[in-house]
Amino acid sequence: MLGEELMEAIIEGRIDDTPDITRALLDDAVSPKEIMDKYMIPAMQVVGEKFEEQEYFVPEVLVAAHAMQASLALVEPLLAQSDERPTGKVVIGTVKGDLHEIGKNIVAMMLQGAGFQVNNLGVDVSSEAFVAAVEEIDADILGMSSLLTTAMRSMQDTIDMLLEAGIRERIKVIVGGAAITPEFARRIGADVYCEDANEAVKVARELCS
Ligand code: B1M
Repeated sequence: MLGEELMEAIIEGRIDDTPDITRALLDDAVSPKEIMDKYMIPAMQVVGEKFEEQEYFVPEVLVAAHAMQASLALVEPLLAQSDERPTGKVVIGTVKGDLHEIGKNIVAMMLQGAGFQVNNLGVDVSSEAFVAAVEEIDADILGMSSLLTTAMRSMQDTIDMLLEAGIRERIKVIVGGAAITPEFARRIGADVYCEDANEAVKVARELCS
């Protein structure tokens, strides 16, 4: 079965195979939504579970996420043409002064794999850029990542700026990264602290359900 083949290729991170299998599924008239919901999202769920169980580590998660993205690149434009709505819209980035991107990219790719429309702003993102992106796409969730104790304070500035712009009430703020603790998240008025990518996906699903 092609669908199972796609799942296997994503889980095993076979980036050279996923586009061909995805094309074959589309040629078989499997809808982009079905490819996403029945094969891509469950495959990334398996990857997340393997990561939680420490069967997979960062490199395996990254190659799986890239294999998934190679498939998503074919499916996404078709989804955009149809009326299918994403699970939710997310703006994500690493905060100002911080250039660590690996964990944030894993979170972004896992969210994409879970059907979210993700606007990944990259690293060293200013509060102004976060707020502008949230307004521009009318995001449901803002995700901020920081691994540096010297940079994480700017999360507070961004939340203050959301308040000033009058949009704090209609957006959920998720924070994470090695520097962040649940206590810090509470103190700055974030909605949720997430320890890892899998938790971020679970929380984002709950917030958008
Ligand atoms: Co830097 N670095 N680094 N570094 N680096 C750390 C973070 C550090 C802990 C190392 C140490 O001293 N032990 C330390 C920070 C100390 C602190 O502030 N408390 C540190 C430092 C000091 C620095 C520099 C200042 C070093 C220097 O130049 N003197 C410098 C800063 C540059 C800058 O950002 N301005 C620097 C630079 C670098 C590199 C460029 C060399 C490289 C980054 C490469 C890159 O990202 N492209 C790097 C790396 C690789 C690390 C370590 C070794 C690994 C980070 C990583 O990728 N982990 C790190 C030590 C460590 O953490 N053990 C270290 C793997 C990744 C999957 O985990 O990012 O935690 P993580 O993401 C997880 C979760 O945290 C969570 O989910 C992810 C997946 O499960 N998560 C979220 C992350 N974001 C989330 C967002 C969410 C939800 C969950 O919602 C939005």
